[in-house]
Parts: sequence; structure tokens; C-alpha cells
Amino acid sequence: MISAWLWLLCLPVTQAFSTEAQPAELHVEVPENYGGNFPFYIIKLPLPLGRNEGQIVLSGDSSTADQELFAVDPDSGFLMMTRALDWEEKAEYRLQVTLESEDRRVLWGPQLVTVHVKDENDQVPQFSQAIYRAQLSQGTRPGIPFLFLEASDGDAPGTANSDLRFHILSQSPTQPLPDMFQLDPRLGSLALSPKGSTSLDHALEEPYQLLVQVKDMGDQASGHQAIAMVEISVVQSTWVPLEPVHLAENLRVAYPHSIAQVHWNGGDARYQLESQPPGPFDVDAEGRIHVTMELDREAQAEYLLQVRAQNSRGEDYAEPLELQVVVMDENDNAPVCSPYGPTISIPELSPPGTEVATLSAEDMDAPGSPNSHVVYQWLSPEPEEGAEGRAFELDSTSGSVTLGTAPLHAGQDILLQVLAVDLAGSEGGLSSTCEVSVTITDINNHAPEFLTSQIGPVSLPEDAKPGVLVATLMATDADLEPAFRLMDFAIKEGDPEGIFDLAWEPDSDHVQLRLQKNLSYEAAPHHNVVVVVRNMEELVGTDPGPGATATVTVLVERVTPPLRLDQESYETSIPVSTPAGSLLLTIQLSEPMSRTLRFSLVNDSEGWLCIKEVSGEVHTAQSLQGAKPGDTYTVLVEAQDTDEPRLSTSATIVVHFLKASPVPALTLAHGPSRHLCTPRQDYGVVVSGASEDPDLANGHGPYSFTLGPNPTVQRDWRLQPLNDSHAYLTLALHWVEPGEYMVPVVVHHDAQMWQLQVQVIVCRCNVEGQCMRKVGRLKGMPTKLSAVGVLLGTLAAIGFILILVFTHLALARKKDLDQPADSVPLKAAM
Ligand SMILES: *[C@@H]1O[C@H](CO)[C@@H](O)[C@H](O)[C@H]1NC(C)=O
Ligand SMILES: *[C@@H]1O[C@H](CO)[C@@H](O)[C@H](O)[C@H]1NC(C)=O
Ligand SMILES: CC(=O)N[C@H]1CO[C@H](CO)[C@@H](O)[C@@H]1O
Repeated sequence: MISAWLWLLCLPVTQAFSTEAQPAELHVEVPENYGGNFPFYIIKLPLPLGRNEGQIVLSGDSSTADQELFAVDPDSGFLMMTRALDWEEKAEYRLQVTLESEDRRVLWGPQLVTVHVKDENDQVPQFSQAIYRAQLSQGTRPGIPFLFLEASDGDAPGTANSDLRFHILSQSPTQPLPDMFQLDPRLGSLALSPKGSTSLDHALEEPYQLLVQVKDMGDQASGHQAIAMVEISVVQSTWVPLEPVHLAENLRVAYPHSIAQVHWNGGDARYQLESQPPGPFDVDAEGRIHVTMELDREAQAEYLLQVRAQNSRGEDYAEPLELQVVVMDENDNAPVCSPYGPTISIPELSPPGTEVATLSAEDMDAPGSPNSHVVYQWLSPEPEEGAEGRAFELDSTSGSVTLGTAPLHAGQDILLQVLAVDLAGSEGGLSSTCEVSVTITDINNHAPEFLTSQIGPVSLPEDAKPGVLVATLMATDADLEPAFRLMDFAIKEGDPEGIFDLAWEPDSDHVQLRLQKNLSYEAAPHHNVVVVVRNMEELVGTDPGPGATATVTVLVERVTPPLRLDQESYETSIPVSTPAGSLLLTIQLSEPMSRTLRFSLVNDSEGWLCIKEVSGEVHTAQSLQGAKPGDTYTVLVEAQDTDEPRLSTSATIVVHFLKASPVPALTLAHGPSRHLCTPRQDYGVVVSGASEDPDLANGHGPYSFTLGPNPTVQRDWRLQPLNDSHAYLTLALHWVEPGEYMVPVVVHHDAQMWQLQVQVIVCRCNVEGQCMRKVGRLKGMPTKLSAVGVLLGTLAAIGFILILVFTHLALARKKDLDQPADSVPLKAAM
């Protein structure tokens, strides 16, 4: 009993007393294998005071046998244990106590009580085997367990009672070292000791025998123990380096396909495989290394595999084995041409050998092997039949394409097709086609040329207006490039005056030669204008040929204004008695021009008239015999340009014949006698037309004066009209021999006409204009001017008498009018 009470004193504080209403679960611990008296009072239950009224009921959670182990003392309220408990049998009991009435009504409780059995070291450790056998491969790394000893202990786990320690008690033989091995005390893993590792080679052939112990109670000296034997045989290592494996790519076999085998013969080994880079390889439990699928050399040509032999804890027994896997090439890749970007431009006329392109086909197969030995072969263009050489040359090895000797032309677009073949072009090689497009570009090697080098002659009238198109010159250029066809034109020679100019559109192939200034036949009757054409761009190669110049010949047509006379028809009226040589009229141009005309009469059938070829003066050629008053005589006169005989014009001269004057046609009226100085001075003699003859003086209208028809008179004298009734007689020549002259002057007045003999004295004069005649009088001339008056008076008297006489004579005998004026019996001039 005392021990029971002592035990009670040791009850853990976990025991709790609770109120009657809510009894808490009770925990109690009892030792196993209790060796004292029974019953063993475990714990006083907190039963209520009035417990005698009911019946205490104890129930267990498992078997009813448990209930026989425990009981409740109704008097003391103690829970009791009736015999010893075994922890190994059952470590914990869960009990329930209630106070029930007779009709099984629960008056109190239920009170839960858990009884923990406290373990005692009553179990001995046990090795799993009495003898362990193991193989130790040479080369096993020290400290890597190759054998795991196993032992068990029935005591409560986690307590010192089952805390086992392993120890090597002895090693036999003890050569070469007594401590070849080490045993992990807690884990029981047996490994080579570092020293043992180094001296394993010298180990004896017989196996090692180790006596090993396992003991509980941890590191305490006390405890139960067990002993076992370990037999270790040392074997040659089979963990030997592997030869590299050569594997053909695309290999068609069943997969996985074994390629090598490894074997670890010391201890249980698990194999691990690593591939660098990762590849389709694995290793099975037997150490067979497999490739699991086809390999592709182009993807990965070589793998390095590492195989490890590991113990159950995943530790490497030895250094991993390396296996080099070399993937062998198969010609499974055709050469592939790298795309040759844009079209290659080659200027025309590039010399042979000019590099065009370098084809480059890549073959993914093993470099340096025939599988990747690519050569190049022409596909197109085919060499032309009969051609000297090819337009392109191909280096079959390097793939370089150069220009050949056959010529190429600008504008050609050529697609080069080249076959790239591996296996160095031998049969069975794989191939692909490389394409390069080449375009031959133009260079400016053609100079523009005119279609015709000679243009014209082009006739242009002299009065052509500036701006007139003279000629259009066409040029061509054999180049293709529009920029190389642009032309520039210029007048090179033949137009120093800048009479012509050129006009063209910037991109046109024709140019217009135009007139820029007035032409002049006198200055240049023709022009040879040389026009050159050039390219705007610089010409490559040869210089422009003769075709680059063209000559335009221009002929200037003279333009002369038409001849126009001042009248279309000339009319005059003359008495039929008009003497020969009388000036009728003068034909002249309507406007004075620097051109000389030749006049002629066309159909003067009667021969009555004559015309001065140059001056155009029309005179009576003879006496108008046969002309009747009232008749009209029409003559055509033609005027011709002496320089340009083609130019001519004509006019009619209409002569109306009048009745002959009732008075002698030629009236000799003496004009005043005057003197004129020679050499000529600028004054003259006034001639009056007025006549004392009443017949002649009658009538109205102006007087007109002409010199007598004598050519000498007309040469020496000039008569200018002064006013209606007077004229002015001067010397026509610079010098006239001094002397006395009778100048015949024909006077016209109305229909009348008569002739005056104007006496003029021509003399040398002094500065005052006075005659310097001292002596050497002319015959019948007084020496002094005073005598002149006398003389004039005398003459006037004589003249008057003579007029009377003549008038009488005319009336009496019908004096002929055809008598020339200078035959008048007066003193004739010279
Ligand atoms: C060219 O001729 C026209 C008429 O023929 C004339 O009016 C013009 O003044 C001339 N020009 C020159 C520059 O001589
Ligand atoms: C001369 O020719 C003109 C024009 O043809 C004509 O009118 C005239 O009568 C001709 N004269 C003579 C005399 O034949
Ligand atoms: C009508 C008239 O004016 N007559 C004159 C012409 O000239 C002469 C000489 O000068 C004069 O004397 C006239 O009177």
C-alpha cells in the first residue's frame, strides 16, 4: 500500500478536479511491469457525496478485458488497477466512469479517465540479420555508405529505451588498417573510412569480417545490446570509363535503343543519367543506357552523358562515368541558297571578269564532310548555240559569278539559275536552285545624232518675221536611260549675227531652228547654220561623231517692193502743131527710191513720141503729122527695174490732140537780158511768161516753162518755176564758157505754147557779182551795162516788129511748126 500511496504522490499535476457539474477529463500515468501489491490505487475520482444512492459504472473504450484490469472502489472512490500493465501490449487506456440510478439513469458523469502506461526499457534491440554480407567495389568513395545495418527495439519510440547506437566492435583481418570502415552510430550506415579508402587497393583477397553491436539507451553506458556479423568482400570496380559512342542521325531502329551499359558492383546501386545538353537518353535499373528517339546532328552533334551509381540515399558511390555520344552525319540536308536580295545592276560594257555576285549555299550537314561539300552548276541561262563564250562565268567551287566574254545589252533582265549540289556534285547529292536576277543598266555610251546632216536649202523671204520656224531637226540617241537621252542643242557656227536661235522642250529629241532677227539679202544672201547636239550627261567612251552636227542651209529671197508709178495713166493735151522735141510729161515712181528704172514705149505705132530711158521724160519725137485735133493717142509705157528685170510695170500715156494755136506756136518773146557769173553763183535770171501779145497773154491759169529740146541747152541750163507766171533760169553746170547765150524757153499757157529766146550773158564776175568784162566785147554787145538798156530797147523794138511780121507771115503762109526752135533767125546759142 505504501508504494501505491507514494505513487499517488507522484501523480502529475495534469490531474484536475472539477466542479460537480462539469467533470474534466483525467489523465494518469502508471508504470509498466509494476511489481508491487494489487490492487493498485491509481486516482481518486471526484464522485459526488450522495453516491450511495446509485451504482458506479466503469466502461472502457476497447475490449471488456480492459475493464477487468481496472475497478472503482465504491467506498473510497479510487480507480484501481488489478494487475501489471505492459507498454508493449497497450500503451494507453481510455476509461469512462458514471454514477447511475437503478433505472440506469445517469446521475453523475460520465467522467473520462485516460491511463497512460509508462514505458520501461524492457526490450532488447534486434539486428535485422545475424550476418550481413556486402560487396565493396574498389573506387568507392570514403564516407559513402554501401551497407545499412538495421536494428529494432520494442520499447517506446522516441525514448532513450529505443534510442539505438551502432558500433563496430572488431574488424578482421586488420590489414592493411584496423579501421578500414566507419559505421554511423545512429544510422547504422557502413562506409569506407577515408584511410581505408586510400589503402583499399592493398586489401587482402579474403573478405573482411566486422563484429557490430547495436545498443539502446542512446549514448548512455547502460542499455540492452545485440551483436551481428558483417562480411565484406572487396571486388574489382566495374565502374570503368566508357568509350565514346557514335550514333548515326536519323537512325531507324526500335526505341529505346541501348547504346551502352554501366554496372556498379559494390552495394545496391541506383543509376542516374544526366545529359549535357539535355537529350533523349536514359538509364535503366540494370545500367543500360538508351537513346529514346532519333537524333538530329544538325540540332545537336554531340552529347556528354554522365551516369552516376548512387546508394539508397542518393549519394554517389564514385565519380560519375562520362559517355560521349557523337551524332554521325547523314546527308539529310540540301544546300540552301541564301536569298540574293534585290536585282543586281551591272553597267553595260563592263569588262569580262567583272564580279556580278557570289552565290552562297549553306549545307547544314557536317562541315568538312562530303555531305556539306557544295559545288555550283549552271542551270540557266544555257550557253548560246555557237556563241564564243558565255555572258556569265561561274566558279563552281566558290560560287562566284563574273561577266564572261559574250556581250550584254543595256536593258536586259537576266535570271541566273545555279544549282548548288552537295557531295561535291556527285550522284545522289542533294541540291537546290539559287537565283540571282541581273539587270544590265545603260551607260551613256551613245552620243545623240541628227537623222539628217544636211537640211535645206530652206528659202526664206527677206521679210520673214522673227520667230518664224526655219527648220525642225530630229535627233536620236541609242541609249535607253532617259537621263542619257536628254539633249542639248547649240548653234556652233554660221550665225555670228545671232539671226537664228534654237528652241526645244527639255526632254524632246527635236529642236526648232527659228529666225530671231530680220534677214537681209544684201548682208547675206544665204546662211549655213551648223547645229550641234550633245547629251546633257557626260558621254562615256567615244567622242560624238559627225552625226552630232547638222547644217541648215537658208537661202534669203530678195523681196523688192513692186514698182509703182505716180500715176496709172498719164494724160496730156497738146496742139497738133507741137514741135518735135517738146517735153510732154515725165514718168516717175510714186515714191523716190534708190532704184534705177529703164523706160520704154511699147506700142508707139505712129512713132510720135520718145521717152528718155532713164529719166522717164516723154517728148514728141517728130512733128505730129497726121494727128487730128480731138483725137486721142494712147501709148503703153513700160518701166523696168534695171537690177531686177523681172520687176516691171506699165502705164498708159493718153495724148489729146488740140487744135493748133491760132498764133504761131513758137512765139519769140524776148526775155530780159541778164548776166550770170561763171563759175556758177547762186542766182539766176527771172524769166517772165507774160507776153505782150494779147492773144498769148489772154487766158488764165499758170504758165509753165521748159527748156528747149536741144540736149546741149538741157545740159547747160536749168529752169525752175518761180511762181505761176515766172521761172528762174540758172546755170546747170558749174562752169560755162563766158559769152552771150540765147536760151530757148518753151512757155505753155492754157492750150498755147510758145518759145522765148532768153538772152543771157555769162561772164566772170568780181566779188560783188559784177561782170568783169573790160574789153573783148562780144560781137554786137555794148561794153557797158548802160548800153544794155539801149540794146534791149533796140531789140525789143526789132522783136516787136518781127512779131508783127511773123504774125503776118503766119497768117499769110501758114508757117510750118515743125521748124526747130534754134532755127529761128535769132542768134542761136553756141
Ligand atoms: C525688221 O523688219 C520689220 C519690217 O520688215 C521692221 O518693222 C523692224 O523694225 C525690223 N527690225 C529690225 C531690228 O531691223
Ligand atoms: C497701145 O496699147 C494700149 C493698151 O493695150 C492700147 O489702149 C492702145 O490703143 C495701143 N495703142 C496703139 C497705138 O496701138
Ligand atoms: C503773180 C506773181 O506773184 N507774180 C510775180 C512772180 O515773180 C516776179 C519776179 O519776182 C514778180 O515780178 C511777179 O510779180
